Amino acid sequence: MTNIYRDILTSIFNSKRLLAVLIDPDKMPIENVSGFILKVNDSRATHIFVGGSEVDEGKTERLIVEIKKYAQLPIILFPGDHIQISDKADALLFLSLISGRNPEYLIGKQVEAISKLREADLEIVPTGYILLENGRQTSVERVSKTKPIERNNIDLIMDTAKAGELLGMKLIYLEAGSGATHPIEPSIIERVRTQLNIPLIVGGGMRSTQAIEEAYQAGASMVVVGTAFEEDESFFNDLKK
Ligand code: 1GP
Repeated sequence: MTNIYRDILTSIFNSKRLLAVLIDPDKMPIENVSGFILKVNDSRATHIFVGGSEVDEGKTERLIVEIKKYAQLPIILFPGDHIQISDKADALLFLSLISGRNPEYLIGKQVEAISKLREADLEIVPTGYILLENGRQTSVERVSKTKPIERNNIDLIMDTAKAGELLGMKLIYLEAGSGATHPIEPSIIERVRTQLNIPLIVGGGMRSTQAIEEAYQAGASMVVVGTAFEEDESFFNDLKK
């Protein structure tokens, strides 16, 4: 059993900035994994997230097995669905979509996941997942059939994050959606940070070192980047160790 959550807390205590590279099994051909992970290993990335909105059964596990041949970083499942669960990963973000009001994504999918999790040697990290609007429909919104929270509804965003913490979640993930045209504003991150005693993950639309830096300065404990690396792996050059 790993201690990924404890290590995250220790890193934050030591003012370390955490960066997760998100790999979507639907977008990463197996033959590209070795080259991609070599770049991850040379970068400031601290974690690898694996998951997608809709992925065929078995695909996520095959990808993780390949990543593990080359990666030195912890691999954390960030699944859109319980069929993506694999104990080849080190940990699982056990997500509840607390910005939405669809019971399937608040508790239904989680119950469906238990028979798989019972046998798996996976560290499980309860995570409150908060989707913010992004000017267009994201795949999370489409698949979960939930409405994201408007960015100007700062009180609702803050209250939702706090409710997640008080329900016992160990992480809050503020999500703009994969490929978002603009990342979550630092002003929102700052306000949410004031509410929380647990780590805050921020992702969606991070395409520059400046955007990542601003998120950290506003209080993000971890930033997640996926699309920017998918579109142009030379972005790793800006994030070298
Ligand atoms: C999506 O937050 C992650 O769930 C990462 O988003 O793909 O836009 O980097 P991007």
